Amino acid sequence: MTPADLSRSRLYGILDLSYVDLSRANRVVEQMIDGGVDLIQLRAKAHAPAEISKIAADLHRITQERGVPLIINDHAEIARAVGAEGVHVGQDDPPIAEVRKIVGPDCVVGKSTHSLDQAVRAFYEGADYIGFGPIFATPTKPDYVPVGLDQIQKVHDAVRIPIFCIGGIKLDNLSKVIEAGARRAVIVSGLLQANDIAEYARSAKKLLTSVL
Ligand code: TZP
Ligand code: MG
Repeated sequence: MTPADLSRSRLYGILDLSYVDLSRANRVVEQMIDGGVDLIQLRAKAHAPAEISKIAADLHRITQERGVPLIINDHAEIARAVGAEGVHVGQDDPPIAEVRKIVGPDCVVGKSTHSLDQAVRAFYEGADYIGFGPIFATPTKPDYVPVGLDQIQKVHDAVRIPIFCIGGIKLDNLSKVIEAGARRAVIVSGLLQANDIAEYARSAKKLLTSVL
């Protein structure tokens, strides 16, 4: 995957293993892909690296077959070992340049940002995309102060890489996020807790692709 391919991505789904039992992981990812999710991230904060490696390798077989990039949260070595298309790091992880040394030039590197200032820094640091949020308060990342809708246009004016708004985004507030200037979104619990994951993704994707 090249960073250019990211420009077509609108909906980013995260398989967060604090919401999904491992026994359902493959099926959930298939449903997300069926619904049109453009990127899948594996986020497993409570699992040991050896376990994440195995899960990532299994998931990568599915995502590769379906042509959807797999992004590994936190673990550059695992991303490299399984041949994942990307790695996603946070503010407390090593700098992008260090991460790139591990994953090589063809792997996308994304970064979480929680303010306009962090977003601009990540852009100049060389991130291929950023997550920006939480837009709203969210139990998935409980200790973070929401950035608020008013920052969305500002970050789009300042940063020239794909920006995925994240945090507390659900189908019922996605239109507000789009009206505030967003073109891309990450939905975690909304998707993972939906009765029909594929249908939920389809509806979110439709809203996101209805704007230029
Ligand atoms: N980074 C900022 S907010 C967030 C992350 C990982 C959690 C988003 O999860 P949800 O369930 O869509 O609010
Ligand atoms: Mg991290």
